[in-house]
Amino acid sequence: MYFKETKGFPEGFLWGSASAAYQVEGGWDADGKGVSNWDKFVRIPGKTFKATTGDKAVDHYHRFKEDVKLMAEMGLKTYRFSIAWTRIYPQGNGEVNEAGLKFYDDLIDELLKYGIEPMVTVYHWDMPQALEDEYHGWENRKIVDDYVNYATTLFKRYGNRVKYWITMNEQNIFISFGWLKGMHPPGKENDMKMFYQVNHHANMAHAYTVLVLKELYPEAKVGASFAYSPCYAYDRKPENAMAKADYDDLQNYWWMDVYAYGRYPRSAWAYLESQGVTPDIMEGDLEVLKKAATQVDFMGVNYYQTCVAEFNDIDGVGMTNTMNTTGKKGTAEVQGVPGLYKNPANDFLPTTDWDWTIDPMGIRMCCRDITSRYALPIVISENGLGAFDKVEDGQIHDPYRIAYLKAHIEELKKACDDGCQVWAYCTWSYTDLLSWLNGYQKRYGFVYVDREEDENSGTLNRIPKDSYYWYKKVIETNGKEL
Ligand code: BGP
Repeated sequence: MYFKETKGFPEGFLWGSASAAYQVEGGWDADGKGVSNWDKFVRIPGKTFKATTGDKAVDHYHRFKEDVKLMAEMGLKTYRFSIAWTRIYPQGNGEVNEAGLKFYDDLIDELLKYGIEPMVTVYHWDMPQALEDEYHGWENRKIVDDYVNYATTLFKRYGNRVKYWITMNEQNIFISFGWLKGMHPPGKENDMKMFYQVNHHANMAHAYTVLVLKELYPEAKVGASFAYSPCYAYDRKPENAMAKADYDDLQNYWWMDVYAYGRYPRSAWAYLESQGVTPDIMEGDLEVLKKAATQVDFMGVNYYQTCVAEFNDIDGVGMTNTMNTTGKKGTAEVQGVPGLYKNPANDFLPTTDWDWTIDPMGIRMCCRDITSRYALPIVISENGLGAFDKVEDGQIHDPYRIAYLKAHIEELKKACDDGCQVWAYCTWSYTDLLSWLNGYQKRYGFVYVDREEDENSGTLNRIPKDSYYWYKKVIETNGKEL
């Protein structure tokens, strides 16, 4: 749609930035913390780029005050971070670790001291290894109770100070990488049946968590963060339009419909039935999903890229467990589901060095689609550019990152004009941090951290990049000056 004038971003808009515990904290065994699935997974040879780990990460655990001070100087309105389950319950359940609770008390208080709104992710992929060992974590329905118990502990402790909660980060990614591609823990491949079962357990964990939070704090705002890649049909050929519909049902609405409506999309369900891979659902589950959906306040969106759907013959390409983790452009492969769709590159759009499509208009697409389909407010919980950064004379000039963010914010502003209710925009990420599979060379932050892949490299000193000063201005002018 075209509007002669922009209304701009609403007053009180939450300009933010995000991180995740495993990617920034370090202190992997500090103060009683238990071992997580990622602590273990990164030690398997060949799993991460140059065997990088989050053992030390960027040492946010010990330097959070310095990091928050820089946020305050930038004028950040919200900081999205996740809590490490293993700091709170080292064994996943049972005895609570007071030192772990205290760490997040301190972080939250430090943020509030500067008027920065904490936005807390309950789960950003780091599952207690003890629960993996005891009953295979997400694979067992028992996880729902342990998850809800953990989340309830967080709500009781921090609910008086934290208003915005994200129940789960990118359920669609951690489950497909964990059970189909073997690239995240527990490293299983092509286990379609288990993939859908695990996903149902995660849905139940999300739903019960929402209900508990709203019971304790009715005024809290809650949602899940979905990794949303809007999809374009390859061309006007009807087969390709149908491939897009299949992709949307199986890859997008399969999750968002659950968060927003508490139901699985019907055509996707019919397809899974024909494949014999529908999840087992317990009596009452669908009612719980529905009830939770009525209490969800926003859709969290992690937006990085769009994709293309083209019809894929029954003998066509399948999923591969490879991806570009080196930053050597042009090494990604086309993947798909035989008989349904494949996702070729979009020649209209540029890509990053890691072959992620750059499509600013896609962020507006996300907002439009969510608004039309669910009429929910939107929190952009991640958006950003992974790039190689260089220090020159003690400074980091990252015009490419500024250009990327500027283009996305411009489109987001148009989404606001379109009538979408956007509450927040969090860039990924605040400081540089560990990229799960891509090591430390793929940088996303406003704040450079002096470290390389090697655990003993660098001073871990923080240096604000050019993009830091640019975003400061964006915040000051509520997005008027970009
Ligand atoms: C999202 C995750 C983040 C972050 C980001 C960038 O999927 O929620 O944790 O890592 O992607 O991805 P990557 O680090 O693979 O470049």
